[in-house]
Amino acid sequence: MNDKPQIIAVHPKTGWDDKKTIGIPLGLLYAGSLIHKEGYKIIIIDQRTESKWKEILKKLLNENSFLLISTMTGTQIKHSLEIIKYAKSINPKIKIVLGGNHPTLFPKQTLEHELVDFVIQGDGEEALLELVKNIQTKKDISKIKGLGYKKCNKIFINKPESFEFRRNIKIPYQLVNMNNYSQTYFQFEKVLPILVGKGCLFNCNFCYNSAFTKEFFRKCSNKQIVLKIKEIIRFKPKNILFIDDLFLYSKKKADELCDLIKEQQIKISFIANSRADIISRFSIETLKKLTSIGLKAVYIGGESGSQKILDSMKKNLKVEDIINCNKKLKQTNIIPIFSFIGGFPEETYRDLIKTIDLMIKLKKDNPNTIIQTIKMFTMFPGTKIYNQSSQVGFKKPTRLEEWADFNYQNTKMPWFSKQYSRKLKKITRLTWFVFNTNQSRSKILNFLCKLYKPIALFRCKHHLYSFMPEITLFQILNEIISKKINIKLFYEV
Ligand code: B12
Ligand code: SF4
Repeated sequence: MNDKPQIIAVHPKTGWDDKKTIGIPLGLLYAGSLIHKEGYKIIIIDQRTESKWKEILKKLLNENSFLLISTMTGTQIKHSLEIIKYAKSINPKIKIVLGGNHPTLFPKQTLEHELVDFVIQGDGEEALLELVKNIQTKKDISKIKGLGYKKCNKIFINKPESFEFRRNIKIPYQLVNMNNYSQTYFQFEKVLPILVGKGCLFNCNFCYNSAFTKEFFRKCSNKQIVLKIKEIIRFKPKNILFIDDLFLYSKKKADELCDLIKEQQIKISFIANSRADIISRFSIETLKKLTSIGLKAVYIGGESGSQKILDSMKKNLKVEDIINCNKKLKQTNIIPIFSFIGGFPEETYRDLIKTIDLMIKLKKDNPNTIIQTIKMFTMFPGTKIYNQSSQVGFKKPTRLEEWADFNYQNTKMPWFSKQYSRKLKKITRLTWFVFNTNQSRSKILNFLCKLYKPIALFRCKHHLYSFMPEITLFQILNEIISKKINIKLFYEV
């Protein structure tokens, strides 16, 4: 057998990176778990926390190296390309392997980039191990499931194995410096994420699940969840964040989890996600039980205050469910966190107004509720609506470089007039001032926001959006300050 190859994995910046937002690079830890278990040395570099990533790469890379990169769609691709170009400039023989959401959705297009050697679709832990082993031993790689590769200037994409979520995987946390990760999630500090399932039971047409997890729903058992909690509490987080697509989905499972955690006397504080209809159906008793084991907040996609839009999103949700869920959570001291989308293709100004009215109502009904700024609808690939997007005039990016500029902050909405798009963006920015949770990185801006909040609320309550010079001013201020400290102050605007 040849020498074991050098395996280096880099987690690229996302465009949203500062101390408060950086979470552990779970994708690479999962992807690298099997090769690590098999005794291969794998070094993880986090471009978000390691300013000297270039120097480190230069020292480590040799022609026997694999460079693994994890990327979702958008700005992270821009940083992935920066890393790839740098690595190839050190040694063109380095083998570049891309995995994660974007390469899974576009294996061929990703491989069409001249510097990308391999893509691995889906979870890929086994495919990655086989690739590394087979290249090391000069064996055939053409049968590896989920692998995309190039041969004689041709691209080959192997079908991935049926989607799996390896519930028993031991995450090699020791490969990263866990002290570097002290994320804040709204008001919750020192948050560490865990994943105890993949996929969802629903089929919203704007969600990646239909393509990425192929509508599959695989969950850890409660016993496995407890084991994962035990693993993560070694790092003493103040809060645990369950990052599953859908965490709370069954009353029975939630009840049993509560009993198990109580029985084992585990003390945690955690944040989970769910849906408004599901929470509305949970009994107060179950919700109180969840509070007693440490549930502090539930993240819920409210999406829209217009039933017409919820229906066209195939959200399978009633506006009343959102209102009821908010009231129910109020009785249990669990903080609801609602997110909303603006600019869905069939949305009209009247629909948008319904969303703003609902946001105001939710806050009025439950002052503890956290309402996120309206996020602009973005034609994310892998969603059902993306597949029909040309019908509404959306021009799909065709190359990896084009995806690097794809971002919901500069999303294009050809289904609206330019004038209405501009107005819509301004209105969504205005909601930031009404509902912001002091997430700006600047004390001055936070202070100005506080001063401006009553005016913004007045505007939203009475829907006075025709002339908003102060929003343009805030935007300019945001640009100036963000250039100075090299980070956007408001991610949501
Ligand atoms: C944490 C998180 C973030 C973090 C950063 C995550 C990161 N990758 O750097 C932050 C908060 C910064 C973030 C931001 C955004 N995010 Co986000 N985020 C997530 C979240 C909740 C968890 C990601 C995670 O750690 N998963 C756990 C790991 C284990 O899963 P994984 O990454 O898929 O990795 C597995 C496989 O993909 C594979 N794999 C991964 N990497 C590699 C590498 C190699 C070499 C191999 C072989 C395999 C491999 O192996 C893993 C094995 O299980 C996911 C939802 C989810 N539940 O996954 C959304 C998600 C990734 N985010 C998404 C989006 C849209 C965004 C935002 C646009 C904002 C938004 N609206 O949410 C921004 C983008 C920022 C920008 N500037 O454009 C989408 C991505 C869709 C897409 N097409 O890429 C997701 C899927 C959410 C969704 N439901 O739509 N996000
Ligand atoms: S948006 Fe939420 S509920 Fe809908 S399919 Fe995606 S994860 Fe499931």
